[in-house]
Amino acid sequence: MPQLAPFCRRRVVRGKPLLLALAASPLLLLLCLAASSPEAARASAEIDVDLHVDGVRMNDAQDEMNSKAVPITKLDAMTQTATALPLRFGDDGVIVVGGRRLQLSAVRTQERQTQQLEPLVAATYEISSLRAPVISIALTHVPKAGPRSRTYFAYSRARWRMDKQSAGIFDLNKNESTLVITPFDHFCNGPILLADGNPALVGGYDEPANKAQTDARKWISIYDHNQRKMFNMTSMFYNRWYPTPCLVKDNKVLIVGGTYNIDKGPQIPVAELWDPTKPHSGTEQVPLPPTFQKSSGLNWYPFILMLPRGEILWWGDRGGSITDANWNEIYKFPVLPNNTFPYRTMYPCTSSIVLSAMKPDGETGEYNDFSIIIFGGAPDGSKGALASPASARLDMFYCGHNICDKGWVIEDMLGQRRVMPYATVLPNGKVLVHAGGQAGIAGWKSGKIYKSTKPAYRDLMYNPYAPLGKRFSLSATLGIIRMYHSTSCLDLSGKVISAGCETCGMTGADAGDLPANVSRSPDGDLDYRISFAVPAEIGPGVERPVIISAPEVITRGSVFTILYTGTVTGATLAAPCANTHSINMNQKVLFLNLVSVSSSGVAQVQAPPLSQPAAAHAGYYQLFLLGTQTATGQTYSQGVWVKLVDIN
Ligand SMILES: *[C@@H]1O[C@H](CO)[C@@H](O)[C@H](O)[C@H]1NC(C)=O
Ligand SMILES: *[C@@H]1O[C@H](CO)[C@@H](O)[C@H](O)[C@H]1NC(C)=O
Ligand SMILES: *[C@@H]1O[C@H](CO)[C@@H](O)[C@H](O)[C@H]1NC(C)=O
Ligand SMILES: CC(=O)N[C@H]1CO[C@H](CO)[C@@H](O)[C@@H]1O
Repeated sequence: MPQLAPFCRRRVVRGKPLLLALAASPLLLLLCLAASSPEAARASAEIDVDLHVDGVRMNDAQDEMNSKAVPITKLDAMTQTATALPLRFGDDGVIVVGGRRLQLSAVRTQERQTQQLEPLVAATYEISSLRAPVISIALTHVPKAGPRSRTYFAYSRARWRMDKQSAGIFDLNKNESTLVITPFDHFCNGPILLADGNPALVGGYDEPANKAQTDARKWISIYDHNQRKMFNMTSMFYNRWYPTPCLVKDNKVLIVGGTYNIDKGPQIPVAELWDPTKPHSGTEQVPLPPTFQKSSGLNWYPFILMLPRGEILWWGDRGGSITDANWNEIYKFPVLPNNTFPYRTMYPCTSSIVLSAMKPDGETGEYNDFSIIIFGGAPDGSKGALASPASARLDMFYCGHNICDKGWVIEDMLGQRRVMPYATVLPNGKVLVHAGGQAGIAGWKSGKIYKSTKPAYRDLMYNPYAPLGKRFSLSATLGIIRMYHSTSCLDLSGKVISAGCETCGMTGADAGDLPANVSRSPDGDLDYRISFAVPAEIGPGVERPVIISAPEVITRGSVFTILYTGTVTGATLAAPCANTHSINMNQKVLFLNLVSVSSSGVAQVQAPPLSQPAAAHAGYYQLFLLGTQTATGQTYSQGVWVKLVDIN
């Protein structure tokens, strides 16, 4: 029998002798066992143990532990009472119960390491001299505006009785902005960039105080940049406020969630499928997968995503499933551990969820593993309570014809709490978790009461490739805070643009310990300013590769040529942004295989493979070249827009 850590030997739990308590609590047992080994205390990895929470026998558990290399984190500073250990998050060792597997992860150690690393900050901030034409509640790229264009389409809301211009476009290269006429009220729409490059807006609102715009809750419209106009396309079966559109097979749009009744529900019992190539012919109904339906509650802005082999991932609040081409459930998410991650993730307890950047197999170019990462959220029934200080990551992979996972990994976000942050996947695979609040829930104000308070004033950068316990780092102080009704996108410059806010005027206790050097909006609660987060690896003084030329159209399965200067170590495609309410529809970053790079500045790059058309839907992408490793991460070029097409 391994030696128990001293605190385990000493303590009693709720009056029971410790060993009894250990037998009753395998988590505690594992923790004690793990803490007993000094070598193990330095490692951090995972254990392949099936978890039998009920009636595990101590000896069985010990044998399991002995037979594996015990991977555990630094537990030397563990001084809490034993009862507190597995139950409280963030106090040194964290136990992660994946339902299928169990992992132990480092937490506090990370904070110390990060402190040592300072003053290296993960990102700095810039404020643009251009103001957005409207409050950017939904923000999409306009890739058809040109290969180097930094044009955005921003949707806001009816601002007064006869307001007919609730949207606008702005061009960061030309420093220009203009309003767009909006015949339909698409406030609180689900935005998506279609394969043809036009932004579509799904669902919306019926502002009682506005008589100039048609109720859009059932409607789908597109913005056509050539005409600078919006067009209604077709209507859905159901009224949807807060729906999620997702690009699926054959460039169709799957529309999930949303509700008739603002903030009330009920859950809409089906999803709908729209074919933008027959834009006026209505939608088809699609059943909700039962596991997703059960977990997703009122189903506002659920996280929906197509996977590389064409499956659909449905995540709703604290659970969900994956369906095949015929909408049959083929995978259920393991239970999100409610001891270490007792938070809800969907509106109004809004987290921000991403599919992390996918890397291709070196030979086939296929994408066979992928992860989702949930950043933040809020406790159930939260009324001003502190937000989640944790992320939850699930690594998944194809195992034969099935999908397998490695169990949830819960990580401490350096003590930073976040509700409604804005998570953006960078071209090098890192994730910027921007702004949001530290307490409360997403939402506007009830009277004078802000639903979320204590604006975040430093961002988190998450490096998915770093060892467990060293993945988060902190940015410099934000230039501008962003709370409810803000948006963020990966800009073609490689920086992360952010815009909007309708609740950013808070002061006093609501503002928490907001530093005085954060620039406050001249418009009170509203913020029209545009700002950028500049990741340190593309910051001033860093030598970045430069794309001299790239094809405007690339064919799936082909090898294409990029002319560049600098040092090139890789290439990535980033799907266009369609961001609202902390969810970025279809956010996808794909690494590409490099076929060759020559010292004369010619790179041959492999486009996404023919064998997996669902890995990258047809349409526009930002193409970036990756450069060398810097102290803060792998640098990358500015992007260019390319269009991925299929051979017919
Ligand atoms: C951009 O336009 C704004 C007015 O909209 C102006 O104040 C600002 O100086 C311009 N910036 C540049 C770089 O031209
Ligand atoms: C935690 O999850 C377990 C298993 O799903 C469930 O039985 C238990 O009631 C949950 N506890 C809380 C506090 O939600
Ligand atoms: C803003 O103030 C904080 C302390 O409140 C300081 O750490 C930070 O460096 C300041 N940032 C700038 C850009 O002055
Ligand atoms: C409600 C509404 O205004 N619907 C319009 C949508 O667009 C078509 C033309 O494509 C019009 O005929 C409808 O009246």
